[in-house]
Amino acid sequence: MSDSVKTLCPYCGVGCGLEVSPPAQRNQATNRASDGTPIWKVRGDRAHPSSQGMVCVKGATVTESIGRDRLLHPMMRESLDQPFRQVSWDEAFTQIVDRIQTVKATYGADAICMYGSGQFATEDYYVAQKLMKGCLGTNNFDANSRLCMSSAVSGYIQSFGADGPPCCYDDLELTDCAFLIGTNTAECHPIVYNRLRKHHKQNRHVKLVVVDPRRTPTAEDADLHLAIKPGTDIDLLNGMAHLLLRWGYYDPEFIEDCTQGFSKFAKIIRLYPPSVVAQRCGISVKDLETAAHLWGKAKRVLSLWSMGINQSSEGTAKVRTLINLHLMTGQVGKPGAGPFSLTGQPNAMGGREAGGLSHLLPGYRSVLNPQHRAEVEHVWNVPSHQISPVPGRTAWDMITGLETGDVQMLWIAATNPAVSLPDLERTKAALRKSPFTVYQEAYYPTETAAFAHLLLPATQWSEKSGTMTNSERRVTLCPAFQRPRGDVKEDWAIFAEVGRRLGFEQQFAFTTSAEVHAEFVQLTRDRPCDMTGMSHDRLQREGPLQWPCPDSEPAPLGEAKPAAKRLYTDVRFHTPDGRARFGAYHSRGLAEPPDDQYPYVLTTGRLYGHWHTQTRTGRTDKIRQMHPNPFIEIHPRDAKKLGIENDGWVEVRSRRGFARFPAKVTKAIAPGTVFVPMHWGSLWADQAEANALTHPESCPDSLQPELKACAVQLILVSAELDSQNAFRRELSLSSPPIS
Ligand SMILES: Nc1nc2c(c(=O)[nH]1)N[C@H]1C(S)=C(S)[C@@H](COP(=O)(O)OP(=O)(O)OC[C@H]3O[C@@H](n4cnc5c(=O)[nH]c(N)nc54)[C@H](O)[C@@H]3O)O[C@H]1N2
Ligand SMILES: Nc1nc2c(c(=O)[nH]1)N[C@H]1C(S)=C(S)[C@@H](COP(=O)(O)OP(=O)(O)OC[C@H]3O[C@@H](n4cnc5c(=O)[nH]c(N)nc54)[C@H](O)[C@@H]3O)O[C@H]1N2
Ligand code: SF4
Ligand SMILES: [Mo]
Repeated sequence: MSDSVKTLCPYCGVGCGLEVSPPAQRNQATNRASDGTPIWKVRGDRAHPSSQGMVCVKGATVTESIGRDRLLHPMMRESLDQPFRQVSWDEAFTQIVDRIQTVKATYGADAICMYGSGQFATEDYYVAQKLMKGCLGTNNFDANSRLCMSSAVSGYIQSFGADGPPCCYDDLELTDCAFLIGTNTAECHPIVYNRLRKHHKQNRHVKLVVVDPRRTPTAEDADLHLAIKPGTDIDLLNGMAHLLLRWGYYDPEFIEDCTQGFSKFAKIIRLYPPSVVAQRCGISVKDLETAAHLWGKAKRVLSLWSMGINQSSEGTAKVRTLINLHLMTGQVGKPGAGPFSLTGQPNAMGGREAGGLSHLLPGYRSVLNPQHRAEVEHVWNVPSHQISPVPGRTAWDMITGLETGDVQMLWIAATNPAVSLPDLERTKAALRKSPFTVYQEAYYPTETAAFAHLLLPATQWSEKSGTMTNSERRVTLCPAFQRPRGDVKEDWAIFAEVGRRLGFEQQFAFTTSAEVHAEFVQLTRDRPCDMTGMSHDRLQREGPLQWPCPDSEPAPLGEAKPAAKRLYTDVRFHTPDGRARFGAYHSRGLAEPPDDQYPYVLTTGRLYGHWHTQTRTGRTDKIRQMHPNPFIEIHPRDAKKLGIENDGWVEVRSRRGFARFPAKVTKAIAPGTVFVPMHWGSLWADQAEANALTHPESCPDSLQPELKACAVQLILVSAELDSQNAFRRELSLSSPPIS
């Protein structure tokens, strides 16, 4: 028997298949983590249809960090200024259950919140929904997906009647025109990008358009790079629609038969002549026309987008304005075409399927819909009207709820909000006020641990079994292949134990994650994301499967069911009349535009090697060497004006806070805009937090904050300050003693 195991990369939403194996006996002495456990070898799984054997540096190095700085036991303290002491799981559960009961009796269930993550397995997500929404009767479950995918979710729902990206990765090799907007695919979805770049290189007729204020590695490869001013996407897209209409590049039959709302949209786009649009976006009329020509002439247009669109105070409007172009040109529901949202985290999709935002319920249902609530209550076997009809608190509303005292207990799991939420000074002050914070993590230390009263050690990828869904709706089983360390427990099992101790023995009688999965898929029956044909067993036997995958069409024995590659191939959408909806929007501009006092726009984002707040990649030598320090990108013209030289220190101030970075003077960024990576929290560098500067203003529909733009001023830092503020290059990761 081969000892290699097939699984999924636990980093990004591309969802590459991995094959892992223990190090050969003779290498075991050298290939060990700091806790002495062997480091498993990783290679790409050639049989995985999404990635075909490819992996990027993050996937290739993922096993290195698994054994470093782990949180191994539950830890407790009465207040944040005290040291933690080790406690038993029994004591930890007693604390949580007592606290839930007291808070519920005194303040009501809505004073309890859980903040989870797209890095949960679907099973973790599902049991958390059942605990919060089903048993406690509050919809106060939100996830870091609020900062990530919620605009894509609301855009798809409003335009198509349901969430769910309609495309698949094979479309990357079938398109004539790839339109990449607000996505640095080369660094953030590298294997999707590899597939696309290969197709682009091998076929001269295939065009690549990139819309990004920065000249990213993705933009470097483009036939056309539109370096628009941050926040001007709606102007650009309406301007392109204007030209498509003027030049007759549209599909009247599709518009007539399959859509609604075109005339209102057509009225709006008349107000977007090229000269006005080019000026607003800061591009040339010629480039705008080229973009419209490339889209109009192509037989198959595939658009890809990510955070440059979603993380905006008009994120939903941006998503819908992009979908409008697909609708007017009939570019959806066919090979090589469609609006394809690239998901960020490995299981951002599974979170949506399991109802993991404060307005959702499992199976792409909504808390606002009485029938949806009744269906879920039935399967959960809880009294009718147990599920609240009121959407719960979003991530940011949890922070403001701590400020006002309306939130009395916060349970955080698999996310590091003391780095990743906006307006960090305010966020941290609110976390400091929290009467009781539970933090369920795999590592110690992380920045958020400093704000916790109770730390719960979680198993992570490789130590637990569960499913994850990637951007193309493909579900992969990630089996446990390493022995869990210390006293760690699976996230779902922790939630289930709390449920049982609260008196819901029958609802949480699960003994394996396969049982959780089996119950969850029942709630997807006849829903857009039907997965009733899937089980852990079948995924283990047949490998990854795409949804929809109903059990009504049993697969021929030994043969995988034809995958549900694309949605809407019959051009019937999930709206009541089956028609997709045009949305007609004018841009409202940035929530905090630059002004005389704060004249620059700061945008934030990612680097190829690092993952978010570095809990894993900061503990991976190769990646730390690749990106040792934070920096700020600034255009030579702005740098000259301010007397800033390459590597010279710059202080960046916004209305909320400040940070300091060495300057990277580069033409890759447009004048007037600066860029800072999001990866450096307070553990990894002094005063280099991107989110010390950002604001929490959000899209009114998706409630997703505008993490991609805020107004800042730049100040040259004197040499003296410089030496005081050098980064902790030799950061000691040996955990501060917790006794
Ligand atoms: N290496 C790496 N890969 C990752 C991650 C990681 O941490 N590291 N995280 C994963 C996650 S969770 C996510 S959500 C994805 C994010 O993937 P991406 O969205 O591709 O990454 P970002 O760097 O956040 O932002 C993308 C681009 O948006 C541009 N942008 C900023 N403002 C605007 C605007 O107004 N309009 C337009 N059109 N563009 C704008 C930025 O310049 C940036 O290049 O990556 C996933 N993959
Ligand atoms: N300025 C700015 N801020 C941003 C963004 C931006 O572009 N700019 N992007 C936003 C986006 S899109 C995202 S997705 C967020 C990401 O922000 P976070 O979610 O805060 O980032 P991560 O570092 O991925 O944190 C995940 C944590 O979960 C832990 N973990 C991993 N696996 C498990 C597990 O199985 N169980 C448990 N219990 N814990 C586990 C990891 O150790 C890690 O500490 O950041 C957001 N914040
Ligand atoms: S592209 Fe994403 S899923 Fe694939 S190996 Fe890299 S980080 Fe992992
Ligand atoms: Mo994300």
